[in-house]
Amino acid sequence: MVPDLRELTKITAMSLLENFERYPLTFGPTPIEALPRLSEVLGGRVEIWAKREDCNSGLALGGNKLRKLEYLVPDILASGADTLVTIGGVQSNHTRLVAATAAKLGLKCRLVQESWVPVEDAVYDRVGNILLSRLMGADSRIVDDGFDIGIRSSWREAMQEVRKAGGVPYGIPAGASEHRLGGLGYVGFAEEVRAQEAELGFRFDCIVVCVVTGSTQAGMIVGFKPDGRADQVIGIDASGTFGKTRNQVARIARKTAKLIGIDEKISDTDIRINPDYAYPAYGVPSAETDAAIRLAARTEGMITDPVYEGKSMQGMIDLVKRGFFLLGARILYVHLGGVPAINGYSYRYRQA
Ligand code: 1AC
Repeated sequence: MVPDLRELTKITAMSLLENFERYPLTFGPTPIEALPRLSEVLGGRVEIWAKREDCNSGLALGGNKLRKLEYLVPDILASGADTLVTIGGVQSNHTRLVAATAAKLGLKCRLVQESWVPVEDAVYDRVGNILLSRLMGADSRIVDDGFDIGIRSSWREAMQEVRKAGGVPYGIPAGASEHRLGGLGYVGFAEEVRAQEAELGFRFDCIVVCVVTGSTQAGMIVGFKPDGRADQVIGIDASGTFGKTRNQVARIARKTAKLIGIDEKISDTDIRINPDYAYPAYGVPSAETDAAIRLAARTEGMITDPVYEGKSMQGMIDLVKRGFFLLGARILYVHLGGVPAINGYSYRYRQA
């Protein structure tokens, strides 16, 4: 279908976020690049492109969390807090980027690192994300609790400890997802893609993104709602707790839509999440995840990780092979920047 570019330009000119303050942590719009060799190897029936959120900032290797944190920082600064308190797994990208944001703002940072992944690698708690967080001065403490995307008592306790020590905490839940402002960053992403589509002269037919705590996909759903494309965002679940993730995406999308004043209701059909690629568990790649990571690396030099982008890459590849996308479809694969965790899997990938 030929897009109506005047329509695209009109929507592009209005921002749903103009009433929200944003503190820049990123370089600006992230690049969109074609992945012709990957497309070809998969049969050449579709065009695969990538939106490189992993290249978005000079802060601690960048990644999707910074887009969200940009909308939290004004609230953090207004709150008078001196310590950011957040939570994730041992190899959480989110905790790394909260540590980076704290360093940039001159604040302290307390990280609760839950044991979300059954660890195989001897260096898992010393490399990658957690190494970088420690270098940036975060007080990172590992706890035994297993995987759960919800609000956790360990996180509340960490805030209490900061208070007891005379500090003023500012709490950010896992992935910033359950934060009131956590969905805004990816509404902005949708606006950015629309502007880039107007420059490219075509619209993407489908956007593929990894989903775990939910605010990235939720923000996209809200951002693409005004031009009727919310259901073109295909989440690939990597949580392994599909029901919880889907409910969380729905809740965040609806709250975010209300916050920014979108009249249209986010319907159940706007929320599309595929649960088929999260096996065997959160943070544990399957043989198919490994194959997808290697294929993207060997065709495009694009590195994905075993927790997030490896699973969404696996999902996209499988869906292409199964003919899920129409002939000639243009697919935008969103690289969220989960790569640092791959260092925690060095034993698994010790051979080519
Ligand atoms: C789970 C939020 C999540 C992270 O990196 O901690 N993506």
